[in-house]
Amino acid sequence: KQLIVATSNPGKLEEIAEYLTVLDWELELKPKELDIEETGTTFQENAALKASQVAKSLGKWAIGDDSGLAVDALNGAPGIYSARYGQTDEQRIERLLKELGNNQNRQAQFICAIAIASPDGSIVWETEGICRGEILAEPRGKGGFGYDPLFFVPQYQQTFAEMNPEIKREVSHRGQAFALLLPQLRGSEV
Ligand code: ITT
Repeated sequence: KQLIVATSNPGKLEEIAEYLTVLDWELELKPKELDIEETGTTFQENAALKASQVAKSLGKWAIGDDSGLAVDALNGAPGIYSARYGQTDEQRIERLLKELGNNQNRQAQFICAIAIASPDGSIVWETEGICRGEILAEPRGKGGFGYDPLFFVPQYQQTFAEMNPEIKREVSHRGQAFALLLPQLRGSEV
């Protein structure tokens, strides 16, 4: 069984591939030239757009991930615009710290929506996961990707970028989404 991973983000791809090792699906990367416009207004809509359009164009099963960081004191920004918040991870981190300034409320959550589409483009499975944490005043750690160095998880006293990748995969928003998704995939006939 082939499954196209509908992402251009190498950090995401690596994590998604790890979650899916328990299935005997053959993963394939989305062709670079296949670019999906994220016109949705929710994470779930955008995840579905990515999965559906890639599946339909290639006539194969596809999985889409739309995710981002929602900061309480910024009314949920950058949210679905997390990737569009800057051109590089460094710029995105810098902008977030600037917007938050010395605001005392550092509460935030990472959100991840996952969708899987069948070869005709219809969505067969959808899940969403959330992980709450705090935004540090400066980045810490070298692992992970994206906003990981700013995202501190009190229970572990570490940022996502400081954590053992296995622990991040377990506690993260993506981990929560896959914890709901995998039992459904395992039990399916597809
Ligand atoms: P694709 O659409 O091609 O999958 P993208 O990076 O554009 O890649 P999104 O639109 O879903 O993906 O944007 C997600 C943003 O949120 C992006 O800036 C990521 O770096 C960030 N993000 C998502 N999950 C993250 C995680 O686990 N750790 C750190 N940052 C994360």
